[in-house]
Amino acid sequence: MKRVFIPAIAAIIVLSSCKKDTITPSEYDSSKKAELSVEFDNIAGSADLLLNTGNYTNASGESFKVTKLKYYVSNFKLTNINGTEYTVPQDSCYFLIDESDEATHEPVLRIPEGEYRSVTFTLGVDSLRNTKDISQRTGVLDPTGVGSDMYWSWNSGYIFLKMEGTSPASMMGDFMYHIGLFGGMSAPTINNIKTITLDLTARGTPKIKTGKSTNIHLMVDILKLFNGSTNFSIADHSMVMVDPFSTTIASNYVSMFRHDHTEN
Ligand SMILES: [Cu+2]
Repeated sequence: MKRVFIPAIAAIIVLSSCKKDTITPSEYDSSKKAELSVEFDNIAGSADLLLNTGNYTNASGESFKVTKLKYYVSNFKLTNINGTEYTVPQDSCYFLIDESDEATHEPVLRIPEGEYRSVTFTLGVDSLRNTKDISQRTGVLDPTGVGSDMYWSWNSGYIFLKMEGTSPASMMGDFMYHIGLFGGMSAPTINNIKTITLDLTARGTPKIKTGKSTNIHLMVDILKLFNGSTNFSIADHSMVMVDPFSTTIASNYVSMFRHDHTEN
């Protein structure tokens, strides 16, 4: 009998330690905040994105390499499974994801305890912040610091996404996509600010509770920049910055993001 009994206890212990994510709704205290990290895992189709060395092919059949990839994500909102929406305080909610700097790939948010069904964020920088006094554009938004590589000027504002690389399809041998424009008021421009909402129910809802760390792992597929509602080729558009064609690229790249899994 003992031989049956001991494995049974072991099984119960293993099961209970694996079942950490079974938190009953009453165990959440929404007056307390806990951490949720949001991982931006940049990929190219089914391959991991490797700067400088990885070779990829877009839908136009052009091979290319990526030398730089940076983008702003901001204004995070999370929707609880019972529909309550929580907006992360804006001042602490601007992040610059830089493929070359691993430390930037996983912004950490502090949100009320609970189970969440969706995440919403802005790809880029909202128009209000774009025009705020310089004293309110610090950290990754500091145009004289970390943000200098991602800023045009007062009227044109922040570059939301920057991708650069090389390709034999480009006459110059390289390509450059600097996508921004926020519909500025003093010099009206195109508005490429995009809001992205991702469902979290299909691949595991995050369960936020004090004392545990939770991560939602997003895949960001850079091939979608070329291949989307309008496929375009590097040969035709190797350099796009303050340009009406930027709207095509921005419409494509909204679909770069998908929720892959949650680590509870
Ligand atoms: Cu993961």
